[in-house]
Amino acid sequence: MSNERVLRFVLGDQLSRDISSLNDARPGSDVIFMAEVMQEATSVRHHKKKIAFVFSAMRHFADALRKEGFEVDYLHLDAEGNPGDFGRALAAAVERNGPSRVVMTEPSELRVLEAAETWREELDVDLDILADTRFLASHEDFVSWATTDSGRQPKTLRMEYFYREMRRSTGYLMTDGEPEGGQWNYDSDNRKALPDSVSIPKRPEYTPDSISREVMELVANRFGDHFGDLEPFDYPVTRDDALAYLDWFSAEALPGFGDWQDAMKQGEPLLFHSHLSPLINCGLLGPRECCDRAERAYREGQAPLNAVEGFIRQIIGWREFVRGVYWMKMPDYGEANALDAMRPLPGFFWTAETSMNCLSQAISETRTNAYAHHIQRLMIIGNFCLIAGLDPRQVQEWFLIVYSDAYEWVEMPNVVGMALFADGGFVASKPYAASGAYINKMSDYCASCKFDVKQKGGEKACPFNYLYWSFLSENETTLRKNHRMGLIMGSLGKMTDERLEEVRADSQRFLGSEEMKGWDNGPPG
Ligand code: FAD
Ligand code: DLZ
Ligand code: SF4
Repeated sequence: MSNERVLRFVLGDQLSRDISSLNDARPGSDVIFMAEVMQEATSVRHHKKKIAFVFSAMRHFADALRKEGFEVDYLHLDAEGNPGDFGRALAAAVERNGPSRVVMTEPSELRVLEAAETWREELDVDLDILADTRFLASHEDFVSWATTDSGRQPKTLRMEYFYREMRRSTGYLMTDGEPEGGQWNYDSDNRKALPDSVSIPKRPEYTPDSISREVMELVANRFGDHFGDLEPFDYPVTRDDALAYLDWFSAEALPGFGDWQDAMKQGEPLLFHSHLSPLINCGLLGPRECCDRAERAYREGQAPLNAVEGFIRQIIGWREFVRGVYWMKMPDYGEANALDAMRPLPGFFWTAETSMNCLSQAISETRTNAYAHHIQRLMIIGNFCLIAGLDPRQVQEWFLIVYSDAYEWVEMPNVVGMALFADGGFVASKPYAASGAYINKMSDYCASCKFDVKQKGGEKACPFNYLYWSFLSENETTLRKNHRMGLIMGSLGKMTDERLEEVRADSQRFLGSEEMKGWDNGPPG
């Protein structure tokens, strides 16, 4: 055995014991380096709860490694002489520890990967950047799928076909080479509205320990002017708590995950969703173990097939797919604006002060929890951004700031591709645009709204109603080319000029109103 000393640099979203940079780590000779740095904590003005979660999970991960016998060189944000960025912090760690080489797993975002490539040039020792094998599909796997006949369409990729390949290669919910139950996808069973009689499972809460409390104090002092509520802080931050939470979810919420996946209810931010994304994205849980646990729930009769298939599809399908798209389309993807949307983000995205109840609920829950579930993100907030023509760059920044699971590799394709159709249909086969009728069908928000969801025009009418038609009309030339929009564009074509004029006038009045005023001073606290 060589006595070389390797410095293993672990980032805040790499908190997995089985990560490639730690695979062959040896206690006693290697040293693990982790760093809290201002540059990362302020790369955007992250929600307070996200910073507290990431720092607390990092500190707990470092402690677990120490318990295993590793030497961990951990740089606290407030440590004297903290240089404030990864590059200089790493250079100082190399000088302190005198390793023969440095090893790290590739950063999940291009911004940090590019920086890492410069560290490689600048450091006095070799820096090896290893693949992130926590993802099920490598970059090469994805590109190879996307550029062969099974993936390629003229200008688009379809997640469903990628997902089927992933089912085959992982074997999840496969029996004798066939999909369990005879269908690949049970999504059509997963769009039920939620009746009042269904009771929603109560989540376990994880009381902050001394490490979390210390971090919360740090966040309150240093990032007190960032968006969002720091308290209550009840996220799991250790590996053991994350595993216990996965068990809880699989037994208690997963059974209802399918049926009510698209439902929304006032005052119920989670319903049957897992809230696992912050834990998976920072590495406390692996995507495979989440799918293994869900499949076990199905095999043992704890959860039905439509729920388990839906959950596994989100992880081995959507999550892997968006990561593939990000790396395939960067660096230009963030600038995409196929529909030329230019309107500034309204101030109510930071205050939640809007008379549109659905948006007010989704944004205030986001402010409290650093979380909103997928349908709130896509069909309330994203849908509004789409039909109101909000600037994709500003929308991306907002989504990256406000959610505790937000990292550019996953946020960007969801915002640019799925919600805003800003990539012209590379990710989504048609824009996810909807009028108030959809929101009324899937939620109880409209009952408490000042607007009337049934009215199509005038001051009392639900803004989603006229903005929807105005969006279709403004983008008519582009959207007519999309065959999945044929039916609705046909209805647009049948609208009288007079009705279209009303739609435009209502939209202009609303978009020019005080409520839609932009925020002048950047993301507020
Ligand atoms: P569940 O509904 O319980 O789903 C289970 C898991 O599947 C999630 O934990 C997540 O790991 C995965 N998943 C589900 N949908 C997606 C998806 N579309 N893309 C990637 N993974 C998915 N997800 C993020 O992790 N980070 C983001 O920054 C993010 N931004 C989004 C922005 C917009 C506009 C939209 C429409 C979606 C975004 N998503 C993002 C995807 C999705 O909304 C979240 O993953 C999900 O809401 C997380 O909550 P959950 O863990 O309760 O998910
Ligand atoms: C999200 C985040 C924050 C807020 N701060 C840090 C930090 O100080 N140190 C760190 O290693 N990671 C942090 N992270 C997670 C990183 O943003 C994430 O690891 C990289 O962006 C991946 O590209
Ligand atoms: Fe939202 Fe319109 Fe319903 Fe109000 S009426 S909650 S604005 S969909």
